[in-house]
Amino acid sequence: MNEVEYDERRLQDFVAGRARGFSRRDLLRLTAAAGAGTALAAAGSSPAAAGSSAAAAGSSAAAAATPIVKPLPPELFRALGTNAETRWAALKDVGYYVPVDRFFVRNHTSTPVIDGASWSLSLFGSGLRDGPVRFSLDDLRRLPSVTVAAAVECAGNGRSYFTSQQGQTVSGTAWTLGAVGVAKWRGVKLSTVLRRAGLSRHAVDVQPVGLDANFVSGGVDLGPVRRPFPIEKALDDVILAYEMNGVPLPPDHGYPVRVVVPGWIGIASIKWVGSIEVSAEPLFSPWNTQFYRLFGSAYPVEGQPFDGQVVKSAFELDAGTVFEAGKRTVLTGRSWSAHGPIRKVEVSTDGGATWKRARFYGASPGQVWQRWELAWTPAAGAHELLARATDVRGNTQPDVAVHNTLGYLFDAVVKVPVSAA
Ligand SMILES: Nc1nc2c(c(=O)[nH]1)N[C@H]1C(S)=C(S)[C@@H](COP(=O)(O)O)O[C@H]1N2
Ligand SMILES: [Mo]
Repeated sequence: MNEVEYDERRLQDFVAGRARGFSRRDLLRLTAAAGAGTALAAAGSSPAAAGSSAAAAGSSAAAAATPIVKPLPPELFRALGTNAETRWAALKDVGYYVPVDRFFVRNHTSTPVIDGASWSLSLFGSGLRDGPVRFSLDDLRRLPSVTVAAAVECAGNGRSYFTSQQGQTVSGTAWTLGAVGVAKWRGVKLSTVLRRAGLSRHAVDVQPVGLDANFVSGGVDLGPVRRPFPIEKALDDVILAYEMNGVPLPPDHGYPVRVVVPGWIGIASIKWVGSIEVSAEPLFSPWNTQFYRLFGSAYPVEGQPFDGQVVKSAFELDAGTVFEAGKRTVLTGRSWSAHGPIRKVEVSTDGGATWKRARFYGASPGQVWQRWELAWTPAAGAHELLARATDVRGNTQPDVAVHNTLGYLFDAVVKVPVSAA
């Protein structure tokens, strides 16, 4: 499944107006708004229609008292409105998987409170032979299960460095590098469920719909959080997860069931899924038209679509860490790429003047990310740490990331100021 081809095909559908839930007029409005760099106008299908698909799932959800249910101690998280990013220092010595107590949370609104016993998933649409077809949580648990290691990473992870490192203006949550986590997900393959639901050979797109509150942006109700992906991906490695790291999916991460779309930007992995539309024609939503497109002078068209993640690296420490001068320490970190395993990681402790190869360690189930370390004896004074990864396909991290107004896909090498005293 070649997602670049898919993105290209859907861009053509979109430009030609061959898209249900998206008109030529919406496109012009969107293009004008993006050009002016203002808040984007509504571009998706009518909220009423979108809302009713979630309601049709028959599951109801109330919002929790706080946007995020789990505790957010400051030594583990940096709170960012309805979201919270993992502090990288909290990943030192925790093993390959990110424990739930420190896994980042990205909520468009609030974590909903859902009763798993009365919840059911509804599959509907022109890409099924009939339908709708419903599955309870028990129904899903009775189907053959799979366990996979996969990352969930926000497309905007690293966004704040566009500003702090490149002096550029971007909009969106000001993540540093903590909007990523790898977990062990257990669930049922989406392909298994689609086949049981009577998948038609005419299906082209699949769109899971969340049960959290409708997302309102600039005063416009955009309906429930939802984003389509192609049937090829749906039949390949997508799962409907009901367990995370061996426990039932926690409320903040999608209880009772979330979609996990390996290698794709986090928004594809819809939490609290209530329904899945299976369509014989291309689907569009605000989450693949007005958000999660690349706008800016490097992208002269009305927004380049994208789905895959890029190569990144992070040290397991906080910026500003003070080391003991003259004492040997071991710098640790992780690197990851959606395009394949990491082949090498180079580390600089002198602002990029010289580089050393980091040593890989630890098992890497699924090779989702690679842990590495490098011994270092810092002299007294200020230092700048850099880590640069290259994956097996030769993708590497540039010195400067290509700017886009919504601040996605920051892949440049991050400069981390530390000191020794
Ligand atoms: N229903 C729903 N699904 C959602 C979201 C949301 O707000 N609502 N946020 C998305 C985004 S933008 C990301 S990055 C991931 C974050 O997953 P996590 O909170 O489990 O880390 O969930 C995705 N799925
Ligand atoms: Mo995200």
